[in-house]
Amino acid sequence: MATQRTLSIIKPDAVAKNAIGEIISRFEKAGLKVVAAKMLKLDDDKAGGFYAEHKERPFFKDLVGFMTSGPVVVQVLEGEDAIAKNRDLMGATNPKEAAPGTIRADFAETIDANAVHGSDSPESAEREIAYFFQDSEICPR
Ligand code: RTP
Ligand code: MG
Repeated sequence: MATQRTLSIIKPDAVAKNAIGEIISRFEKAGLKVVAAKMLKLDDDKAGGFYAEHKERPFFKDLVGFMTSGPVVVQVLEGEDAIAKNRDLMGATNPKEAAPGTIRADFAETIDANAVHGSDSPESAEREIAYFFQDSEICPR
């Protein structure tokens, strides 16, 4: 499996819990490298555009409301099989179904406020990385 990049977001609930460091530490311990990072306060347009694939879903309004409720940390993670590896570290979308030891099992309580986002395919990763970062903001290492 080749080296990949994926977009990770530490969501407002996890930032509010002061868990930024613990979450990034899990990525690093799993062999993923942070090659870009910034803290942002998303507005409705930026959060809605990010989750545009869910625009028609009943939870879309709540999702945008949650993602704009406080600062987030967006980062690009790089490593072997980074997209699947990050999804494994995150655990299931619903924290109640997330495997023990995953980020969502340990830091989240509800499906609406579930601590982290991770790209779900190479196509999403490419789109999502470009949505938040210019090429010049990514630092290969
Ligand atoms: P994410 O995109 O945030 O990494 O989460 P995911 O791939 O695990 O889940 P996805 O299907 O892409 O859904 C995006 C976010 O929408 C909220 N959601 N709520 N109430 C519901 O049935 C429901 N389904 C999804 C979650 O907060 C999820 O992270
Ligand atoms: Mg998703």
